[in-house]
Amino acid sequence: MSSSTDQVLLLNTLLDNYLKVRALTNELCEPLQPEDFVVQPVVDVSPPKWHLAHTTWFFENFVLKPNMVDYKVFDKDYHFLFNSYYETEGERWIRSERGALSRPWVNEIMAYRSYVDEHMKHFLSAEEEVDDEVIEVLKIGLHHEQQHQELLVYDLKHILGINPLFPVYKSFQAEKHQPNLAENFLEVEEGVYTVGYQGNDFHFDNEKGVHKVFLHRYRIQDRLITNGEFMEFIEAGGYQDFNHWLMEGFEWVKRENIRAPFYWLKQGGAWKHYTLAGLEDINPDEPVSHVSFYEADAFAKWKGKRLPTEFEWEVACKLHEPEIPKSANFVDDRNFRPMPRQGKNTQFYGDVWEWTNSAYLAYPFYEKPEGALGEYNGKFMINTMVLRGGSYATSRNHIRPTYRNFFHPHLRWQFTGIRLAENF
Ligand code: AVJ
Ligand code: FE
Repeated sequence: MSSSTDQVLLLNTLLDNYLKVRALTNELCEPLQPEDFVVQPVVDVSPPKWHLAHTTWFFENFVLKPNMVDYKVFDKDYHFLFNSYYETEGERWIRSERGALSRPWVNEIMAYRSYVDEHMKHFLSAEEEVDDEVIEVLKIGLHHEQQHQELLVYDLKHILGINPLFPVYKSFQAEKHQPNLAENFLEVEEGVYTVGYQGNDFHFDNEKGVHKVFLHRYRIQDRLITNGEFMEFIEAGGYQDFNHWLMEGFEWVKRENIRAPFYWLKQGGAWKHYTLAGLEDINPDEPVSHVSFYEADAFAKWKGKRLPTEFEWEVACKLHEPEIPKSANFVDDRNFRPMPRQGKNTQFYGDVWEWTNSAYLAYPFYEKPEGALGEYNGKFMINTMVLRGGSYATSRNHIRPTYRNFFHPHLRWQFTGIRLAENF
């Protein structure tokens, strides 16, 4: 009796979360017009239309199809079009050609979203019991859509930002606050620390596998590196001096003719950058964004410091800022940009993801989930680096101190920045 009322409450909460997450995806697309939904400027970027459909396919394919009695798929061809990378789920349309498809139309994909939403509402309000395993998959679906909301913002910034018209996604009214750019380093004592996810709430497989690590004492910066600080690196000839660079990074700099973070350009002798509010003068107080791992690492070396490991980051975050502060800048705040550090905000959360010096690898005791979802995180544990802390496109209820994001070291269309560490 009481367990069934608990279940009704749980399903109500889940439905409420589901509707909120789905609504944010739609809201993020409000400033777009049909043409914006189709473009794929590079292979890493997916057309917004594809994100809208793929996240919907995830609920249809993993929640409704196997569990809802008499569920009929919206369109049998969508499985092939909107399966991203799950070998378990069979053949799929090639990633690099996602932008070549004018059909299905945006309005058909919006109808697909509504269709799946209606069925999810019924599924979660039916009298029948929903198993715990299905609830787990549904939660993955919600966090999955939040990850895609973030990718959607990176992607639409790329789509708009390579356009010479530099279109505005959302204008921004700068609030004048005095930034606090004092340079401070937090000290952490040598010791054996426990890392990895320990609670009972949602978490991904890649952060489970609680284990111990030994850390020598270290210092870690209490804020992010700013545009102004990064500009000094540029002006000091940092991109030209091989001494700061990993060989792979320096080859990349030469091959791609890299001279500044992505979206930066020089106009009349001054650096500007494309932001989601259009082309702007660079605010030196804002955290630097759109740097690759190579640039983050070279900058750290130029400063005579280094990037923290993912464990140094996690331990410092848990010690100094275990709770997410109100001042952290997430997508919930709708700033659509990193914000200058204010007061004592350590910026461990929000603003920009922070490159760590840790390769993305399985933790000891890592367990690959069964079935298609075993492909979710584990198979990417090669040649990528871990990033921590979330960005201004992350949802507040999505991030944790143990959360591990990962990207290839040369990528920089994501919202990625720098925090330094040092030995002492
Ligand atoms: C965690 C952001 C690297 O981009 O593939 C989306 C997120 N996983 N769908 C990615 C993800 C499955 C993932 N990243
Ligand atoms: Fe996905």
